[in-house]
Amino acid sequence: MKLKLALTAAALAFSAQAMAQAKWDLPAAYPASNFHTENLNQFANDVDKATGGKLKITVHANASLFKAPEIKRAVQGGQAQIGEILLVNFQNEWQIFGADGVPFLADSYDEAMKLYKAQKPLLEKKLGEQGMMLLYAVAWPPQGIYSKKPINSAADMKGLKWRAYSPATARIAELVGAQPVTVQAAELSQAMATGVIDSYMSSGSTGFDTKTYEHIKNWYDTQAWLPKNAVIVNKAAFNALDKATQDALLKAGADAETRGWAASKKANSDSLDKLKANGMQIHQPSAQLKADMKKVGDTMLKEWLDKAGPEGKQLVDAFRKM
Ligand code: PCA
Repeated sequence: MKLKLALTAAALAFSAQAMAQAKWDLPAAYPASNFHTENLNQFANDVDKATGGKLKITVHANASLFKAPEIKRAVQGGQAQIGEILLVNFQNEWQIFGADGVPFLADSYDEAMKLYKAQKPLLEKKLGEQGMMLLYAVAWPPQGIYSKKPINSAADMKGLKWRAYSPATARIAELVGAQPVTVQAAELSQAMATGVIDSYMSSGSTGFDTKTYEHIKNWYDTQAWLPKNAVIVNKAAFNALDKATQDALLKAGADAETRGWAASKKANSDSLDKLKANGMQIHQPSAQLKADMKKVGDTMLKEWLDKAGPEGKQLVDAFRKM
């Protein structure tokens, strides 16, 4: 008993000492000028201020520390204490991670927020089982189609060299007969410049970040889905913080979430304006293209529900009741 107490006291002394200052790395996959990354930087500043410099978080933008698909494992394994991931990238691991990538399931900011609320308890549970915490999540702007070639229907998409960023965006290519190539955002400019791809689906925000207008002149505003970035924390790293620091981190995370959704809406309209100013034609999709994409979405929702099982059905039911 005495020994145990002594050890506990030693552990406390050690963690109090370790807590003099903690330095955390935050790998992120998008460029410094992207609204998600700007939000992360402000979050890191807020934490610094609120803790009087006790917790210093360094944001590593543009996949400079870990590539996008590696960030989740890095946080789980403690190589990074905190990180930002694109949830839909992990759909093959667990279908619920891909709920916000199913076309037309939630296709506006209001719907995306509802879907997030329905998804959140499940995400928290899964990440918890994996030794992590969900700190906050923010939606990307609505996804539209970039294409070098003008497109009026899904038939026009046959044979396109299609950049995918997730299992679902690759599946869309298969369903319309395009050729999917998975390219993460950090390599997208290069993939366009070298002609590896001539089309993809994403937000105006990523189109602007990657100077897509230098290679592709058409964007179809399909508003198909709003995938989310999530900021996740290694639980052991969190537990090693003192209570006041933990509270400051949670508060800064909650603030970042609110700020992030507003920034996303603003980035949506700003980026479309900037794309236009750089020669991008912003099109309303034709009735045929809309109907064709809706059909792709229906197929994908069905496939998703089949794979996700009862958990997926509960999620969709909960979302639709909101
Ligand atoms: N931009 C990211 C994911 C969704 C988005 O709008 C990308 O294209 O990689």
